[in-house]
Amino acid sequence: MVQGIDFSPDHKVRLPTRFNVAVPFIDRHLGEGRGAKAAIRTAHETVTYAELAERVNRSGNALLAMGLRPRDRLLMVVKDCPAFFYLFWGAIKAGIVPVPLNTLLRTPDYSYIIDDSGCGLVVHSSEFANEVAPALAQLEDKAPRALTVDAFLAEMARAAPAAEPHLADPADDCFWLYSSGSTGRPKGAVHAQRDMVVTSELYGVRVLGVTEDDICYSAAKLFFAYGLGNAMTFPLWVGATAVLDERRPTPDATFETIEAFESTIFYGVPTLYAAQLAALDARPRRFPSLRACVSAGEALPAEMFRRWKEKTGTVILDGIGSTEALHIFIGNRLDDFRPGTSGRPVPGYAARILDEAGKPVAKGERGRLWIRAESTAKYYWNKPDKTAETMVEGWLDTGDTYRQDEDGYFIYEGRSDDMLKVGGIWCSPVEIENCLIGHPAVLEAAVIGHADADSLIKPKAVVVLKQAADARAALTDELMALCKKTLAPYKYPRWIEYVPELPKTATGKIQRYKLRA
Ligand code: 3UK
Repeated sequence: MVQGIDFSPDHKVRLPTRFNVAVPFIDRHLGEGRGAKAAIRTAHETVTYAELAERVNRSGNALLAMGLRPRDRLLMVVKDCPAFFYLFWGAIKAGIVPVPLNTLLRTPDYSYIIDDSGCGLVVHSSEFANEVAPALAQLEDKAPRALTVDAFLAEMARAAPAAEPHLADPADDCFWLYSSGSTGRPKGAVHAQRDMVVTSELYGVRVLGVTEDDICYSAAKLFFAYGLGNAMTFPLWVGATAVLDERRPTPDATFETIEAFESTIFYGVPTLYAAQLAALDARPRRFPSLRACVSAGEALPAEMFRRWKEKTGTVILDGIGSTEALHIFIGNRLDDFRPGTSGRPVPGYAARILDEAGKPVAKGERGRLWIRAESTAKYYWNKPDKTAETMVEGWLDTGDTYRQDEDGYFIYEGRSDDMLKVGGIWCSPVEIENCLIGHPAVLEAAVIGHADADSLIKPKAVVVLKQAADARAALTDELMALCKKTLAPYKYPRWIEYVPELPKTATGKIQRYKLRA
């Protein structure tokens, strides 16, 4: 337990009223004798806790020297590398609000978010300049200052190595994460200082049992709330080691990383586990260093749990989390799991399943899942209507349909809206439809989820053409290529079906659920 931070028996957190969350996550380890211990390991370098603390100070000082002030936003488009930690925690220690963004987005997304956030600075890995630079150019005189991570590291080298934390209240705004919706633009979910303490202690420590001996490796990247907890806040909370790999998480890359660093906990998403299982069929291997694997982002089919256990000897703990809740709120545990379910509520998190009228359903019935916790976002930036809809009297609407089995395990039954999770990442059908409609041959399009051979959902497009076309195979290739070029690459439709017309409501809204049936 961390000094000055207390969890009551009902899992409510008590924090000092004037504090800065960078102190227990970063600086505390020096006083506890971990200065020389590895906080971060990558293929290129090891960063000790002492080095991390100093670089966090330098980063905060560099941000202030560049003119940022407490409460200003720092947008980060940063790959998984130690500088992600420096930027995130340096900002927080100085009272600046870091906003890590999905690095797979495209120019229009970046330009919208840069504008929406009103940020004072954008720092991006040079790899993403192709998408970020045009976004800044589009904003013309409204564009904030921007620099690459390398340029920022040079600023850090010139900054002072010591810093006093900017004191805040545990409920004060601390960092944002953008989340997408089926209609409308991404929403900035504003998280408080205390939220990372709550997820790290309640899920990281009490469910996963993360200790300072763990070596945490997440194939899900740090920009994702899932990766942020997995490979940054959980290890930092207990003084463990985070392993970072900037590469695309292919089966070979992930296996190599688990083995090279002797990772003890591995975090993936079902799409990756499916690819890894196929690779294990071709070349069996076991991972003796692993004590637990975790899956989130979309439901993990029971069959994949079984095959992974058979091949690696390790269980995969499926859990449902969200950007708004910050991390997993219903999850399986090493001492209590049921394959094919999301598990049971994490201690300290309340969950209820409500019918259309807002009344709790009878046990076993499906309904909409609402949760209550101390780690949930305070509000959406600039979106009072979305905030009022989603966050009601302390409860958060997950937008998911669930039921409970006879023993209280929660079973995922799909989304309440039309949103898709592809490889664990949000995908709006409307966005893909708009891209398809941009093709001269397409009159209308509807995008729905369709299960692949591993029972995982991928986008499928149902298209109405302006004129009957003969060369459909060529057109299908063209439409897929258009989506790959325009949208984040994982969003392209894997199947395209041509129909004469789409089902619609009297008001002309596409009835995607009829196409799913
Ligand atoms: C879906 C799941 C079934 C569900 C996330 C762990 O995925 C995360 O956050 P997002 O905001 O998406 C949230 C939505 O994704 N989902 C997530 N996990 C599962 N559906 N089974 C699951 N195990 O629709 C949920 O509402 O991108 C996951 C930790 C932190 C996260 N942010």
